[in-house]
Amino acid sequence: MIPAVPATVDGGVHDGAQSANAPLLPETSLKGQRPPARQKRPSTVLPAIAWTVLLLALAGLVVYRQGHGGGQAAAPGDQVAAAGRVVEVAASRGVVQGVSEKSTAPALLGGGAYDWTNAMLAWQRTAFHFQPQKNWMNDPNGPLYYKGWYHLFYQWNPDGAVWGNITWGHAVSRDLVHWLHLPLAMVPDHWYDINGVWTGSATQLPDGRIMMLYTGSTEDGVQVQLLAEPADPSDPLLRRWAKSEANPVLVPPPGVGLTDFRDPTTAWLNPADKAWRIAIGSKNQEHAGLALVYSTEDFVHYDLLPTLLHVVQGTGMWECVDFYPVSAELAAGVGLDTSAAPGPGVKHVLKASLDYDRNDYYAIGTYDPATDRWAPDDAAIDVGIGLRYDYGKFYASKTFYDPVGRRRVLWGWIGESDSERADVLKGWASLQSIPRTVLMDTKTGSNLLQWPVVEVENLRMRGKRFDGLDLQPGSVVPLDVGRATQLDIEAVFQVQAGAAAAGSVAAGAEAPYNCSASAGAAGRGLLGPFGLLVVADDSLSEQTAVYFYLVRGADGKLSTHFCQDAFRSSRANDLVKAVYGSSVPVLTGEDLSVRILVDHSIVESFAQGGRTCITSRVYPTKAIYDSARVFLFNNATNVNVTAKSIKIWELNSAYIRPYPDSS
Ligand code: DQQ
Repeated sequence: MIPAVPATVDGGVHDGAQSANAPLLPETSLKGQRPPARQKRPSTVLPAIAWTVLLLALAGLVVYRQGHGGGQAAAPGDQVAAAGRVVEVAASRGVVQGVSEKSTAPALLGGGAYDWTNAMLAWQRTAFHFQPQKNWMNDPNGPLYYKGWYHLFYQWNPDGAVWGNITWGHAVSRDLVHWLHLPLAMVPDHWYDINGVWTGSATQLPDGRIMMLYTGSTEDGVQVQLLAEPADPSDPLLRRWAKSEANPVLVPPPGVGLTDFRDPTTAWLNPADKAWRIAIGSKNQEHAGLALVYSTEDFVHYDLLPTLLHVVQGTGMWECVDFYPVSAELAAGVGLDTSAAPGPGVKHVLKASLDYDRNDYYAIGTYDPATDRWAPDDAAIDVGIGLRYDYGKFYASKTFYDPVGRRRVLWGWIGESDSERADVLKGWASLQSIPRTVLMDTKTGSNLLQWPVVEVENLRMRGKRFDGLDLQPGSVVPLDVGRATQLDIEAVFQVQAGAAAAGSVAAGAEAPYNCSASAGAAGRGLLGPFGLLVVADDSLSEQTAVYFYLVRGADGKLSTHFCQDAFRSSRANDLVKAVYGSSVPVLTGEDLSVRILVDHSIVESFAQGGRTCITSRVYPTKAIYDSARVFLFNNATNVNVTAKSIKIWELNSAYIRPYPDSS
């Protein structure tokens, strides 16, 4: 076994100068929360070690991955025996009912059903990401802040761990981290939503009333828009909802497909005529994705506007459209209310969830209230063909404006990348992302910044810090961090001075790099990959790599790619394992930095302050419980990398339980 590098600072991590006497961070202690788990102290004190085995280990693991093909995954409807139980594999009904397939298609899975044990499946459940107690969940719906509580509603199946019978689950929180489950907010109980209470958004009016607009799938499978309001607005928990007598308030207009009309946005006030606007996603017959705009004054009667908010050829059905302003003022640092008027220093973000590839794409542009049209700043990176919120598993997201924190907060549905069979075995499927604050990146002027809400830092327990570790080409360095299944990691890397400068790499230009088409962390280039291996076991037979990869183009300029490689994340093969990622802007004088949240089966990463984000689901069989480790690695052939500062905190579990009187 490789001796692990002990922390430079053990027990406290702070942003000031390193000190052997650094004070311990205050441990989170919320009433009713279980006490923080104790973190092991390092058992050995050894100098930093650079270990030159990465190439062999990674190459061996590539062979391992390729050699584990084999049988067929179970198909929906099959009965399968697993871990001593017979499991009926129910079929996800998405496509049949007019939305995209929701679970991992059997054809995408690598091989025969793995013999998952209960201990392995139990380990996959997360500790500080939002999950219902059981069953299937998908899109976040109608997030809002009301009378002291954050509310999260979500698509939920009361009957099982696959998509179907969609109702609205509901939970409340004081801080976006600890949650209390409430009774269902809305169920399919009218002809107009009997096939599902689908995705919707909340609008809080200036007088405090809440208008909840959502899509219903009717008894005939037609998508209509519906209105509900709190039945008792004096209840801060908003436990009861009244569906409008006027429902459905909108049906598909002429020329729009009966199943291509869904997911109303939060409304915004048009400053020109002081009426509300909402957008609804659709597509046209030429497969262009688009957002229709309606005007309303009372949320019951609507006028379809003659122009589209926006349309992009070739992008197909737009689900879960989101539309909101961001401040483009330098150093603004705050979010904007959805109705903030367009003008100097205000940009508008348009986001669509693309049904055909199930990714969330956004673009930054300008909204013209006179025409109710939006145009991207750069047509080459328009909605659906340019930037994504997240280059991994992240879909059907929605933002809301938090008036207390003066911030815009983003939630995304994080699906599974295991099989439906495994979801049925474990009894649940899907998470919500860590809630992320969203700001315009005023340094680049061309992308958003996403960052875990600051309250997540209250979960940090004792931290460790490692400074100035030298990573030679081909090295792997284990870090002694104790238990490594619930972590918050902040890492800063420097490519050794001179190595990245023009002309200093003898071999010169390389071919363009693409994370998803690459060999992942095993593929060696002159200047990458280097980064961290998380949820890894001691022998590296399982590992998820989070890394940077620099490439010098033919023009002599460096580009930086940020990737996450799950190829070797598990010995099981009935999983989708992919390398995700994209390029990330790095401005002159900036170090390379990444924040990584590890929470059992999810690895959620934010590079360069959140310019590029990646979420992976990983299902290790060995690197679980006390066997999970963290390593640094440098698999570049031509550059020394310094891990300038690595801070790692073990994160406490969030308190996510039923509300005391909600049985
Ligand atoms: N999920 C909902 C739809 C939405 C889709 C149905 C996106 O309203 O278009 O569960 O995942």
